[in-house]
Amino acid sequence: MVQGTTRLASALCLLILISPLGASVNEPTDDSPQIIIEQNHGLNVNSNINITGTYIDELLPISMTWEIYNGVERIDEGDLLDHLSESGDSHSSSRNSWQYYINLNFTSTPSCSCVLEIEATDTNGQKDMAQLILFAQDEDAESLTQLNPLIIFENPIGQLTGEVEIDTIAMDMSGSTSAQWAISNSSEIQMSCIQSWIESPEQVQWHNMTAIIPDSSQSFTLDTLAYDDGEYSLMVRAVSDDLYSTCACKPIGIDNNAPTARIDGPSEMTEYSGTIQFDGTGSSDLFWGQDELVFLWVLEDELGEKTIRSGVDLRTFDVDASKSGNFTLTLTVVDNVGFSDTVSHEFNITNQVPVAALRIGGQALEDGDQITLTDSTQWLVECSDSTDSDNDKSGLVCTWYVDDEPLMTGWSRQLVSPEDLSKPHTLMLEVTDDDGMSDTITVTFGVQDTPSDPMYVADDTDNQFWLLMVVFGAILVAIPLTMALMQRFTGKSTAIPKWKR
Ligand SMILES: [Ca+2]
Ligand SMILES: [Ca+2]
Ligand SMILES: [Ca+2]
Ligand SMILES: [Ca+2]
Repeated sequence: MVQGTTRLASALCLLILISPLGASVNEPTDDSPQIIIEQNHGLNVNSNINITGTYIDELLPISMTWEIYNGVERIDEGDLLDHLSESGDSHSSSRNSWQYYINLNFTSTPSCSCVLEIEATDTNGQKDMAQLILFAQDEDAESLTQLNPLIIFENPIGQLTGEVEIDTIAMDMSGSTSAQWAISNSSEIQMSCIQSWIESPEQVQWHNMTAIIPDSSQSFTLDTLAYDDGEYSLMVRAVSDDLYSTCACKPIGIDNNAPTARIDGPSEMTEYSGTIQFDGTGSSDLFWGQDELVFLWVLEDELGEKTIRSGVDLRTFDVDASKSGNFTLTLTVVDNVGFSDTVSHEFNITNQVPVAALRIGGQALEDGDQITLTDSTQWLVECSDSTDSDNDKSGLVCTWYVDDEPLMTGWSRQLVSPEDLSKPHTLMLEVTDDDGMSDTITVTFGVQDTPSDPMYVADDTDNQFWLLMVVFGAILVAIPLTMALMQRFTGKSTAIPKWKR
């Protein structure tokens, strides 16, 4: 197991994720929509005003709405889909733009520290939101009063790591004003933070922001390392003299820890038809769990050939169990802010050696058997009883050798009678699998009643034995008979013949 934690790996990983291996390069790009409001922040408005702007994207949005908030209260809203007209300007090769307008009427609202929010969603579900701070007051009113200041976040905020600069726009009726920020992990605040505008909570500690340049954005640096990983509510408010704005609240995530990658699965197995599943479920990210982790799996075989799969929450990886070899499976998990961890798992799929099985004329034979075949021109030979792992069985190659000469291949063949029947012959079956592993069976065969019959030689020896026995028996009978005859003719039983000189 090799383990390492680097952000370099994550950069590499993300590179792979966006490479052609991850997604088709031919797909047209679909960028997030962009909403532009032409008016400037801090607008002082009397009874009504026309707000104008531009929507930029490849296509018209599927939804585009506006809402206006007076403090935490939404005082008006409307739909903009019917108020878009093509402008004809092309902002880039594939993007179009449409003009929109909104007529805001404040006659029924005597005074308002207002934020206009315009939100649009494109055909791919991507969103953009634009905000405008404006102050509305009836100019015919007896005396103009100082309205509450207002603040908005300048950029969208998501998962944060390390030191992050947060920019806001804080304004009162006369221009930029100072601002404060606070952070909380209180679940109560988290609940109310679902709304973007909340009343300032009392139990939080407010910190002053600094304006880098006077009359510009108010900014602060959030050092997320001071907090544990988790979900927080980030709040900002504008301060003008003794007036405070409504509080702008954003749910944020803090993530300063790398996830850990883990692979569970076997290390040794024998080939079979099907898949082996490797499980990355044991991978996790502190606090954030694994639901949003990107899993990048790389399977490498002995030849260095790679199979790559990646995706969010892609917890398992299936490997074809029918291909033997030594493999390395690497899993890299990447969290939302780009921290990653990589783990490798080596495994071995072993090929099972086949076991040869032979039949001649339907009769099963074993290695070393001798068989006498009926007098025929050919006999059926079969190897289909041979065994191997289920994935290899159907691909087994049976090669038939007669007297060590390869004659033919096939699971079922006709063995033609040899021309020379003066001696026995050998039949060898070799069964080979897809990995080149093999097993053999060799038998001796011949044709009945010919010298080729392995039994024929044995019959010949028997005949000689019996002939010898008959001759020996005859001798045993003949000797006493001769002795008896000689005794009868000479009258003496122990006479020794003598020769005359
Ligand atoms: Ca788009
Ligand atoms: Ca993390
Ligand atoms: Ca095999
Ligand atoms: Ca095999």
